[in-house]
Amino acid sequence: MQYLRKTDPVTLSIIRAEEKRQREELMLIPSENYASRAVLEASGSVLTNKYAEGYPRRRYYQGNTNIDDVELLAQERAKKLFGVPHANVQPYSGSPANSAVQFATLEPGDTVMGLALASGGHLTHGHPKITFSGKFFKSVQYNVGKNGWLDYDEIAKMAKREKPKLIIAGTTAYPRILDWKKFSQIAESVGAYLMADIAHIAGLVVAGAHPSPVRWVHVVTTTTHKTLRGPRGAMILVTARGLKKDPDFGSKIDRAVFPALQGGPHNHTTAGIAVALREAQGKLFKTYGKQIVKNAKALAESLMKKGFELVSGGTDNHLMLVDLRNKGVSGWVVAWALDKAGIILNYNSVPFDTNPPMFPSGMRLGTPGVTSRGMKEREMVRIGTWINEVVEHVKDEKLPGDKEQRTVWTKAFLGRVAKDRFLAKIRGEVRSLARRFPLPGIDR
Ligand code: DSN
Repeated sequence: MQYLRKTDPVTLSIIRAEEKRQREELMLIPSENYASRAVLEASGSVLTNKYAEGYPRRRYYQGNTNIDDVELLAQERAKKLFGVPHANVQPYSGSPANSAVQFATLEPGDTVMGLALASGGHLTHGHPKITFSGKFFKSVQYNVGKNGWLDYDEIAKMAKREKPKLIIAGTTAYPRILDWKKFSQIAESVGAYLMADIAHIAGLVVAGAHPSPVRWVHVVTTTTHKTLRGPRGAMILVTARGLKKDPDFGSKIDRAVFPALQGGPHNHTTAGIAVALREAQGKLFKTYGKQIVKNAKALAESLMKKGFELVSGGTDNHLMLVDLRNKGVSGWVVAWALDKAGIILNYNSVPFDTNPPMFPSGMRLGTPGVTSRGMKEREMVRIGTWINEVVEHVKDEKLPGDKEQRTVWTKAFLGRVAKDRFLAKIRGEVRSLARRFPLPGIDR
């Protein structure tokens, strides 16, 4: 970055500090990952300079020969990798992709049915009132059962009762395999469109570590930067089943992305997506995807042995959701203490949480990032031990229920953990381990 060093050392110093942070910390946020050097190069290219509203060979701007080539390349690679007849690689990210599918399949006031956020769904799956989908459509939400697993009989009953026009199957905090066939039977029984949001698990699907929804659903959305390990972006994949239901479905999706919801595509991101899709074709990527799950199981096992309660009793994918109520400590407290110890994860609601989303009862963690760095089961056991040590260390920190008291308390707590010597000691140990595993995209 020799030019940035000369022209804007301030911005460069922030980027360098972030590289150091990423290198020295253990990143366990299940929706994050490390893009390769090749993806970073393509994403940082001159393709960022170009406007390209429209689609390949049908643009509203001149000078798009190369942009057409890169978008067609990304489309072709997406179609081949996932086995679909139509791919749109323009959505800026997951939320616009999910909005586009709803725009293409629903009229204002129609019913959309998705997994509630509190049960591990996503805001764009119909979260009521405050979101696009919750405001413009009639949204009905299903939940996981008391045991933390999806209850397909309940989902079927809700579908029969509510007659949604679109059913969304997809999760951001669900540690189990999704049964696409069951979702498909439910959608067929009420004549609904079925959309799979595989943002979290796309890399696992490609690696064969999670079943693919392509045979069962009409349309698939995914971000490209999670387990798929590309740049920040998204794709919408229309399946053969989708085109059978509506031969014009591909065009409807394209028109929903542009001109309905977006302007010019981010062509540098499209190039990064093309590169990531090529990387995901290889044998190494399959090994990687399977190792993510092996690592998640090892980490889950290590935590459960130390008395942690996992929602649904374990994991079959890349993430786990830990219910901290039996430890008597807030997810917020634990996440911040771990942050100071160099272990980065989410504080997260657990199903049927009685605490507010800002101060929930659980934590969400996963293994895509640490697996990209080359860590295996052995390191997961070590990480489980550190997490336990930190939780034991802060377990008597009681977050006040009263809002005003809480504001004062949280500030004081953050001050305490910033100076805490035990957390600093763990941070040193974490750093030593992390430095043994190169940071993809940056370290050679
Ligand atoms: N923000 C993502 C996650 O963390 O799961 C979902 O879009």
